[in-house]
Amino acid sequence: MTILIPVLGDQVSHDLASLRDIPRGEAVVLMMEVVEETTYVRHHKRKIALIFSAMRHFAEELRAAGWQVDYVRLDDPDNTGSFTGEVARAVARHRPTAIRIVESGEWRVKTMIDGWSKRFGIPVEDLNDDRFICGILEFQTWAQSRGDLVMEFFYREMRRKTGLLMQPDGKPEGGQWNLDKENRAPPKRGLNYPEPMYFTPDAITDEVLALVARRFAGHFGRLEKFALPVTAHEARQALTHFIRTALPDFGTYQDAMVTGQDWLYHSWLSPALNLGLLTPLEVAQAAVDAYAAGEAPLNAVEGFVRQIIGWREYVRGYYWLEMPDVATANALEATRPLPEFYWTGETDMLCMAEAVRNTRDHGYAHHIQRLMVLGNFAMLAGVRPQEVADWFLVVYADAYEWVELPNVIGMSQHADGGRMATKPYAGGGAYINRMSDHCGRCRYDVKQKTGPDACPFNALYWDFLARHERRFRGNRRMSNMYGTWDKMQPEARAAYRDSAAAFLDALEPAAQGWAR
Ligand code: FAD
Ligand code: DLZ
Ligand code: SF4
Repeated sequence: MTILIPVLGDQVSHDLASLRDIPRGEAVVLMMEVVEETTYVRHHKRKIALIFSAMRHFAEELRAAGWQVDYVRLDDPDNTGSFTGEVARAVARHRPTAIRIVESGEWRVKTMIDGWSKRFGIPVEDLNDDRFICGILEFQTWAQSRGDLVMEFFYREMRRKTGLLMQPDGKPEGGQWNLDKENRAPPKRGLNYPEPMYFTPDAITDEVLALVARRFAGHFGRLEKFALPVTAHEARQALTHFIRTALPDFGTYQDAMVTGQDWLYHSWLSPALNLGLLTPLEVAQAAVDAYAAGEAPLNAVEGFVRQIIGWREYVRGYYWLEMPDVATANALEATRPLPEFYWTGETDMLCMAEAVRNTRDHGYAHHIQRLMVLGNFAMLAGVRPQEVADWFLVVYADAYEWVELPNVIGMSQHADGGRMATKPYAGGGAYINRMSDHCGRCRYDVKQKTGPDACPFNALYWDFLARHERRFRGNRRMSNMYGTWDKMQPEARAAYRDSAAAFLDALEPAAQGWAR
């Protein structure tokens, strides 16, 4: 009896459900580097290198632990290029009596797996991915019980479920569930930003880097100075380093942006977490342990834990609840093509140029760059949400559809019509100026409202509110903004709209072929 266990690229976890409770002699683990996964969108070079390197290291570790591993490399001459094609070849090689797999992170791949039993004539056991704290059905039950999808309430459920930052009497540690009021300070002069931990590529990673440079030369992004953790051991070192050097200031400066500072106090753990090199529970627990030891304050630890057991679990639940319709949602009827500068970084808007540079160099930008710069601009400009989603899926080393799509469609583009966020995350130049040091160095003037030298975010912001007045005027959380709009002279309103139109008309659309 042989069980075939396909392990996908974002499932490189030793405690994976499919590897549990099965005698090693009765199983063949199948790992597949396939061209379809690298090009269904044309992923950032660094992301492909990260995934292949982590997969190859994981295969070695499994072999050392006594597993039989059938590893298909990208350049194997008979490689069919797809998961289904490779499983078909493996079925012919090993004649398994069953396939056992952990549910995939993407709808697209799930539909492939759903067809395998019929196609191969053997049972397929599709196991829950219990690396997540909240199961897919559990989230659906929670959503049905409430009717709305307010993250804060979901987060409290997860605090209760995990016991993280909970007092014995069932109350939250410190008496409050959410300490955001203490967070989100603008950056100050003289702050010391810690360097993240860099990992020198070993022979396996070097071989992968050469392969990616050769095969994916036309893809977006840089490969140079690759330094990401590629094993669970390295990822734990990165976690310890973050807790020690950055966590204490994580909360306070969570929304800050500083020119030339690519990480600030962020953890840069998402690539490792989303591959499965770390589990969300161990990451959150490490932060709570630091709090218990007096090494990090509650505002930082609560804020960090909320991102992991709140937002991360929530977006995953949202994805499976709302798919497949959410993938094509376009509630604001946005039709503009993505501007070319999302790929080239060639724009005079310093905040955008910095965010694209960061993204190109590292496959990384921190949350506020993604939300309030890159995402905000696309929403204000009325870019088609599916083009925005493709861009985000391509460019980030941590991007898999289950996490990227809700963040783009729901959180940043408001394309789901407010199912996730009751108010669009829209902001003008004043917000970016408050939270960053970019504006003082930018060719545009953040204080000017309209005209060729004014910060484009200013006119775009008001133009967005005017365009969507029917939808948003009745929104209680936006009444102040419409109050301000109403008080403006008609000439001032017209100047904003003309300025926005002139700017948008001059935007160069992205060339075809960057994303797909
Ligand atoms: P930190 O700031 O150190 O936060 C710690 C961890 O919290 C992250 O590693 C991540 O696992 C989790 N987290 C925080 N916010 C979120 C969130 N909104 N959704 C899910 N997890 C969260 N995150 C991804 O992992 N993959 C994506 O493809 C992705 N796309 C995004 C697209 C947009 C438009 C936006 C606004 C956000 C997106 N995020 C995505 C969420 C967030 O920006 C990243 O998780 C974060 O920037 C990763 O960097 P970090 O590890 O330094 O995070
Ligand atoms: C993203 C990605 C890439 C680029 N390449 C592979 C691959 O060659 N083999 C593989 O198993 N997984 C890869 N992945 C990750 C998959 O796309 C991911 O596992 C599925 O989308 C499910 O989340
Ligand atoms: Fe960005 Fe406007 Fe500030 Fe320039 S002035 S950095 S475009 S917010």
